[in-house]
Amino acid sequence: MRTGNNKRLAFYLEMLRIRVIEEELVRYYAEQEMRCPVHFCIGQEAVPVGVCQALGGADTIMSNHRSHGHYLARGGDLRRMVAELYGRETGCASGKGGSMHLIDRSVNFLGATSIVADTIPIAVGVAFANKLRRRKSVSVVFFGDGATEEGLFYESLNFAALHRLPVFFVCENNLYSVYSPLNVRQPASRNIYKVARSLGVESSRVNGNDVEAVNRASASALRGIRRGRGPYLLEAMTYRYLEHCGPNCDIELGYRAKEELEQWKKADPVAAYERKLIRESVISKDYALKARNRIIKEVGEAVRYAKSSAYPEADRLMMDVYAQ
Ligand SMILES: Cc1ncc(C[n+]2csc(CCOP(=O)(O)OP(=O)(O)O)c2C)c(N)n1
Ligand SMILES: [Mg+2]
Repeated sequence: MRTGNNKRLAFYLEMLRIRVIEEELVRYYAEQEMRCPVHFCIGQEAVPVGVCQALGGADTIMSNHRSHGHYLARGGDLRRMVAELYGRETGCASGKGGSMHLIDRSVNFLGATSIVADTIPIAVGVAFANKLRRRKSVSVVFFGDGATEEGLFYESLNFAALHRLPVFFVCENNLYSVYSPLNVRQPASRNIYKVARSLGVESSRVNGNDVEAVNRASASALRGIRRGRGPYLLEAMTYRYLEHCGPNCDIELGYRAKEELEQWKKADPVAAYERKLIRESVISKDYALKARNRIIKEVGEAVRYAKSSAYPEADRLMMDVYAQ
């Protein structure tokens, strides 16, 4: 089925927004006023956008250390995200969490953490609670290929399959865990989405650079989950452009080939989609330029808001650490 132009425009604007926000944050990072570690998702935007555009308002999201795309695609507040990166009390985690601990419950973004794989069982717990309380909500969790090497991944999928829980597992397979490529971590014959099937979880793999394909796959998975078919895992093939953590390109380290990066950039999810929409007269070059400038301005305002906010007081240190 062909995706309508309103939807395509929304996909484009959401991806562009995440891309430009991160490009701007890369620039601001050099000022050294943002002191938390930051894992940028430049190159991976089509996955959070394709998934989140298929969700309903009652569905919840959990994220991981590479959280900005998930938070923004879900509708998280930009000013509060930037203030969090600057460690200010107006931040979405009161300035105490930083980039890896974003949260915005007003849009059902239940949180991100720095511990690889640890939001997977939490999202399964959310789904278990939803089922027990007969709430019509799907629990979505984003994680990387590296997270599938943790015991928590297997235990969580097993429990979700056993109880037919309404969970949507989204694995962003960007081929690397820090500096280690998949081939030194997992047998070549293994496919993550097939591992899910062997644990009793329906699954598929999708081109994570193709926002429409991600959206179609997500919508179909969510339909099944809502009908009570149990959990689903979507493996989206994607690629990060910058270093694992930080604002720089790390190609000189030699753990991945320059040609590989160039190859992925040729199929850039945002630029390729922009070219396609211009070719098909959905948008013009001028429209794209104006949209980009609008976002740059929005980031500038968010940075000003962050910088003019206070740091949290020392007596707030132990607050919000445990649930009441
Ligand atoms: C339990 C645990 N082990 C190791 C780390 C260190 N670490 C942080 S991110 C990361 C890589 C995770 O790779 P992946 O899940 O593929 O996500 P990506 O960074 O590629 O998006 C590692 C090993 C950690 N934070 N938590
Ligand atoms: Mg990875």
